[in-house]
Amino acid sequence: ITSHILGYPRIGRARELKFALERYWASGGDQNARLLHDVRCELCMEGWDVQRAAGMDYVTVGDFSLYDHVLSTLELMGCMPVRLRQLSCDKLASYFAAARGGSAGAAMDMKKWFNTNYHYMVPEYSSGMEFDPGDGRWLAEEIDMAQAAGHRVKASILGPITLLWLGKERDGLLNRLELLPGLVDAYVHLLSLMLARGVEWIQVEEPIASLDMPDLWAGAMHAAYDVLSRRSPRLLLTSYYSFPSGCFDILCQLPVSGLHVDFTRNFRLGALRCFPRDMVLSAGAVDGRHVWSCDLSATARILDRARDMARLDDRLWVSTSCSLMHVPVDAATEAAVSMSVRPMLSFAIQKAGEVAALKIRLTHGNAGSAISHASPSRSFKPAVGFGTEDLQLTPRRKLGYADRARLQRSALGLPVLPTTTVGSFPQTPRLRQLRVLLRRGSIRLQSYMGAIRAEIEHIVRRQAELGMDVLVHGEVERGDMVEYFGESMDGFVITRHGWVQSYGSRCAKPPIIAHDVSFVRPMTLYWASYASKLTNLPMKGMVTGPTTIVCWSFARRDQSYQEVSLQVARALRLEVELLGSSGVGIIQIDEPALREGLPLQRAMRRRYLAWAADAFGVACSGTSPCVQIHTHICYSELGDVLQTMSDMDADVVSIEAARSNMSPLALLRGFHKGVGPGVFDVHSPQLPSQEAMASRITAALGIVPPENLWVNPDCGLKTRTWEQVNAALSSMRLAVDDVKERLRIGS
Ligand code: THG
Ligand code: ZN
Repeated sequence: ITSHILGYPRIGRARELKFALERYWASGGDQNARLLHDVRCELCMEGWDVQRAAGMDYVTVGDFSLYDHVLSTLELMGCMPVRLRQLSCDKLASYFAAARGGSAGAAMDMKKWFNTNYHYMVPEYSSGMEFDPGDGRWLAEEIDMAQAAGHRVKASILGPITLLWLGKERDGLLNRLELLPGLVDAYVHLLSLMLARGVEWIQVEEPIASLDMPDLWAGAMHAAYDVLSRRSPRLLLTSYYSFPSGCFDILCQLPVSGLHVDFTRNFRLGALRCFPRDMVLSAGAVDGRHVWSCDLSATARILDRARDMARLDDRLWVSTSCSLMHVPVDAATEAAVSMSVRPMLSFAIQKAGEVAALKIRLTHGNAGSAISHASPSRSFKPAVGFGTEDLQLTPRRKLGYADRARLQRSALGLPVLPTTTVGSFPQTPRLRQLRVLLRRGSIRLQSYMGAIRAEIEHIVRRQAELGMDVLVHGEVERGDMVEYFGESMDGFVITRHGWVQSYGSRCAKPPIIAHDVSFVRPMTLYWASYASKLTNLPMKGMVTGPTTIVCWSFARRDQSYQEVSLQVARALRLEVELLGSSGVGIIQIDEPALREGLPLQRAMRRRYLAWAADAFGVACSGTSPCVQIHTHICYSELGDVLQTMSDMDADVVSIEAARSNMSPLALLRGFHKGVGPGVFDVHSPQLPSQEAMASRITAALGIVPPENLWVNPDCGLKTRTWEQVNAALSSMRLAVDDVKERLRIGS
């Protein structure tokens, strides 16, 4: 039996990478570049030392990246976007220019990585594109470094099929699969470099295998691996995030030396019956997507059965289900977490230990069970008596959309084409500093609240001056839209150091759902009603939706997704009711994670979407029909969730549209509720022009009747500067007035 993990968190236990990156970006210079290089080496070395100390038979090399592993793979294969190739020979500067934009052009697109809260940079393929791995670049350097430190190396690379799949065609290229032969040649070259270095195994990652892979791509997989396996170290074809049930047979026929599959999601033991007699099976048994310690006895039993069923003997490997980049580094540093939960927590370091413990159990049978873990599920409280028994009876709003719309029109008295924002305003360094001071006890709660109130006053005044029709309070009291609600409800555990990379240097600290979730005190009421008293204009209250809270937290595993999201929805329902009855006439329940939470395999999607719509329905079911419910959805390939958006029973939906040049508009033809397709992309460094926005509004009016159309940005403004916000919103106001005048609406 061989033990390994698929990858290690790269941000660092104290977010060392984040701080080194931000220092380098802020002032550049040789010295900061050297510092960044040193941090990179230290983080790699530390990860390998942890793996070795835990008893892994191989250390994983190649999973580190300074910004994003997809971008790093493009750099490795010499296929950075053509439009961004600079004359500059500063490799580091070109790499970050692609990630973040610069004088050479706008940044590459970001998209959510499968069903996770991590973003990858979207590859851009153009016709005639060539690939060249050179001398193996950073990967060769890292392998040399690991070998010099005496480690036994398994190299990890993203495979060619997934690399192509994740990208988009540009500059007239029609079908990126055309590029496959050239790309495969480059991989062949890279693999021969690894062979020359004495690397025994390559973990080639093809997570595309966890999707319902189209036949064309399955065929491409075959063609590619026929070539790749010829002259290379042994290949461990690796899929994760879900057992690849749709194409397990296809994977089994590939000419590779081993398969890694996820044992923790949609796993079918029976599928192993026909596993080839000459392949290694790496079992992704320790869950890399949650933070709970592994039930070693139960897991060892499953692994034993897998070993018997596929007659694996020592062809069985033990591993984590996926890379550990989705969990924090070390649970041992969470001294403030209560002792009823802490022993059950398992972050990256603990998970490596669990892989090692499983290997011992499988090698020595019962003798290994001396290291025993209590089964964590026993110490969870049952949900009975908590209002979860009648989960099926999900309440809904009292009136239908048309009747509500009529009531709301007279209650709110809004102009046509009302303007609003998606909720957040700039999170200035000063605000972040205030929260740090408060947490350290360096300032008192009263002065913190005073500072936040002053900021809200400023934000409310600014919006009125900018001519917004529906105001928000700006969410300046929230560090993070999910963690904040986790802190304010019962049932969540908040960590001190549990950071997980979101993209580049940006991180989130997902709260942990450890118990039944319930409402304990108002969460947003104070700030929303404070803001609404500052103005006569309508104020929109802001609440994070149940699906997003669950998707962006570490969930329990002894409860279904449905139960947890309904518990959260019930708590939110009270908050929404309180807001409504205190005079906040519009409430936005954000669901940005709706699309990404969609199960990877189509067969399971309908159920997930029904649950999401139910939970949303519960959250807004308690309030008066006169209160207008909004929602916001981003990152959406809208087609997948359009019906659900309608089922959710919100009165107004704002969606990301400007980023893809209003392409979601066509889908809205059959959508008969209020809708606000974003008129500018908040993530773009270029300021949007009034003309561009006016033409987007005009285009929207070709599809959405004026009485249903709202005007707003693509997303929240928290990552923008005030300078950008002032300029963009005043142009947005002018664009609306211009359109109204030209089309003679609303006067
Ligand atoms: N919260 C959570 N997940 C998210 C988002 C979020 N996933 C998707 C999207 N939004 C990701 N975007 C960001 C944008 C900014 C930051 C993180 C994710 C960010 N984080 C601070 C940092 O890394 O310095 C830390 C946050 C804090 O100060 O509390 O800026 O909004 N859960
Ligand atoms: Zn958004």
